[in-house]
Amino acid sequence: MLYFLGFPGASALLVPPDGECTVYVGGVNYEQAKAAGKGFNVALFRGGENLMTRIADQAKECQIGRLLVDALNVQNWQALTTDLQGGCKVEVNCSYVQKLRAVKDPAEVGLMRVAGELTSRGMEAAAEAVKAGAKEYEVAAEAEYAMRRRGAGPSAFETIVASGAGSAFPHGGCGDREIRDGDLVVVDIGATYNHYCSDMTRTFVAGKPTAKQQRIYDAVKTAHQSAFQKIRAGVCVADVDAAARNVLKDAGYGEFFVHRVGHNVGLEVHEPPSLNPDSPDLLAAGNVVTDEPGVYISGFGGVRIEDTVLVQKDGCEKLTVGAYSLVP
Ligand SMILES: [Mn+2]
Repeated sequence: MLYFLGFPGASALLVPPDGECTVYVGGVNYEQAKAAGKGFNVALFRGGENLMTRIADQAKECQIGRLLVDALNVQNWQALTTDLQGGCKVEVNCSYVQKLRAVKDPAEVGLMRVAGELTSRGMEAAAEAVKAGAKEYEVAAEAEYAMRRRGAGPSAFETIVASGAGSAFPHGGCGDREIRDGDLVVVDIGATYNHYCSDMTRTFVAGKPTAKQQRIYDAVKTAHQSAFQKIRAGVCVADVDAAARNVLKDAGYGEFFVHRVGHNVGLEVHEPPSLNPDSPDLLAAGNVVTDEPGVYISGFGGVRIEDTVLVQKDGCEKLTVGAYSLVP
């Protein structure tokens, strides 16, 4: 709804082959939908009224023979197919809209560029806050404050500040643990701007890194850069993953890279297609993807480096920018 209409809160959108689109909204969002002035017909549905019945009636009126549905829960699917009484074939398939969303237009890229800049500022604040004696949540608060006071919306996902052994969990969360001297600290943050997301990770050591920490960090950084150099329109996502994975395998850390190299980003922080090792998908100009290899050693700690990257015809461009340094 947000993608097509530019505002949240619409309950359904019916797009007939010809003629006017109808957006269905409840009373609470009715005036906002009309004010959006997008040239569609705004239909109010009242509490107690069945939205699926309204859509079925409209579909019959427009003589729609085949209704393609992006997303519908089971209860609504049952109601809709019952109301249509077999007069119209219902197909649930989210991939059509996903394909549209995966390629960003220049206006979307503009918003994602701002989200990336805000996230980069947040990471600078996080780097300053990482020190022995600080709590994980204090680092998160500094990062989020730095983003929001510059105009960011709510975080794209729950901020991760995972320290010590907790940094070995890729989704290590953020708690009240006090960072200790010599701890690895994984900071994974994302600003939103006009609902568009960004995603960035840096890993720091509070204090002086050990030789082992530095070795792992250097391998992850090389893997990150190696994947970055692969990213361009027409390249298979599996080859981007392999570029990072091979570096970590050669360094002896292959078994500790426990996730895909990245994912698409947009109105949601994780959007398809995924940058999986076994995916046949090709990158296209206008995709915005993450490049985020990591090494996670249970009981020891983890290192991840991530940037959000815009795919272009002849290469790519980072939308999040920041130093690569283990020492904050
Ligand atoms: Mn990510």
